[in-house]
Amino acid sequence: MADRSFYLTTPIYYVNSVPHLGTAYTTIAADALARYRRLVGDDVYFLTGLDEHGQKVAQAAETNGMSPQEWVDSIAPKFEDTWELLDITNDDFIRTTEPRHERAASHLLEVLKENGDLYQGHYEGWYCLPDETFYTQEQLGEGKCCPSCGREVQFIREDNWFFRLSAYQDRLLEHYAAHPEFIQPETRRNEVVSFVQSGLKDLSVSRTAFTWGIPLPWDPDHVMYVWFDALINYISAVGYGDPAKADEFARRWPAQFHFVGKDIIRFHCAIWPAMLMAAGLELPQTVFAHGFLLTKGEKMSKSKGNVMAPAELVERFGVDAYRYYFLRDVQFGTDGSISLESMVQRFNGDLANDWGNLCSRLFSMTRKYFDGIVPQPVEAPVLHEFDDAFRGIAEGLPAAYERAMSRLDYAAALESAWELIKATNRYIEDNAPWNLAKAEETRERLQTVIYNALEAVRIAALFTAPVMPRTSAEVWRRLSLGDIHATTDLATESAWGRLPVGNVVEKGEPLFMRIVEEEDAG
Ligand code: ME8
Repeated sequence: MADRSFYLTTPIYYVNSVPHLGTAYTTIAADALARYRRLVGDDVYFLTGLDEHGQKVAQAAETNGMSPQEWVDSIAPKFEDTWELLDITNDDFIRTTEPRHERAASHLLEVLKENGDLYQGHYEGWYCLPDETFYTQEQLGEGKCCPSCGREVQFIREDNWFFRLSAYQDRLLEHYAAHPEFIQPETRRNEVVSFVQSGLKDLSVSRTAFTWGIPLPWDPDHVMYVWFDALINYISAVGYGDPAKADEFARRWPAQFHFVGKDIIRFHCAIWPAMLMAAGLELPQTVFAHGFLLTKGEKMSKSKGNVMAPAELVERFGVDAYRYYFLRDVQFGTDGSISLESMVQRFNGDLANDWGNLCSRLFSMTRKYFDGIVPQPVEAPVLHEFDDAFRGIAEGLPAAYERAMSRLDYAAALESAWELIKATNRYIEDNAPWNLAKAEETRERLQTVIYNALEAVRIAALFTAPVMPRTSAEVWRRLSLGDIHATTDLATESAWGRLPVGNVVEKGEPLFMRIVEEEDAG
């Protein structure tokens, strides 16, 4: 099983500022997929990291009175700390100032030059510094504002090296047509296809106006354009250009998923695949572009000053609830509004009521009726009508969950786990263990009902683990099961009836304490 490599990446974030809910969103989504793929037994490699070069970062350093290197070194730990706080299980953390990356980036550029894909020229045009993006006059239209972020662009004139992006237009279009899964969701694919159909211009891939970047190996007055540099991280992290790592590279590349926000699809779906084609490398399987998190209808962004720090929300709701909220309440792939009010609602409804209460009442009944020991189920010759339907839901969960996760539809995946959680609550209501406990004749039925409900909780914890790792680990601990995160065979583990009779069940504290005081919408 572990032969199957599953390589997934997030964007590498700019270090002009600290991590915020937007960057955390992409990272949490990727983490939930990484955790799920580990559960099913894949050999996962999950990469995130930092984009540390370029004019914007150099400016941030200057504003803060530091050298660029000092600046990036001061910000990098803030990202690492945030990912630790959010229980992100990345296998690697790449920084573009690392020698392994600089070597790989220089190597790729040499290859492109040798293949005749680079040439010297003169660039005159517009540049959006916050997005580090070139724009033509036609793309800007009348105004002088960036079509993507709305901020003012600047006119630049530079002698640069160019990449023959235009030469790849037809091959890109062929690839999109032959591999509809390459760009997801479909709306984004359509957007990229029409962008590429409208004509690609060659891309300036070096800058001379500043020095904070990777020098071109054959022309050190130029530093590599920051996007060119940054995209290469996806291969430099897995050993591209390093003869000692040829096996690792062959095993990991191409990646299964690049997670990105919709703001950066042209780079990932047009420029990056063209670079790979030019270097004779395979293309990643899928670039998935999610939408923006909006607060009060506006994109949350550093420059708009409406960003919230992940730590504030974690302190208030806990890590699992934080991860749950963003993946459950915002449909992955489309824009979604977030607010404290809806977060409190999800917390109280789904987590405290449905999931937390189920565990509390069930574990306490197990203590009360069976001294906290998992009872032996005693099945009548024919399965009880309630049990049949109930088990059917548990047995249908793995396939429903997999269908949703293969589309990165986290909301639907969680919904399928919640179907089981809700069904278990109903099963308890319908069977009323408190009545069964009153008479000796119904003792066997009581054993069966409690066993079945505990078994459903064991399974529900498995399927909520990718999004809520702490809670699931705690539920398994209370059921005296092993470390849930060591599971690598979900198909076997999720089969009905694996909860050992005789296990000790601990009641424990409520998993989620209801939030009583509701606050204004964020
Ligand atoms: O673009 N909603 O870095 P960046 C959802 N360094 N996601 C958001 C968001 C929001 N409001 N704001 C940011 C860069 N994001 C480059 C990437 S990759 C080779 C180089 C997320 O720090 C989303 O994933 O500006 C978006 O694409 C990314 O952060 C941009 O991060």
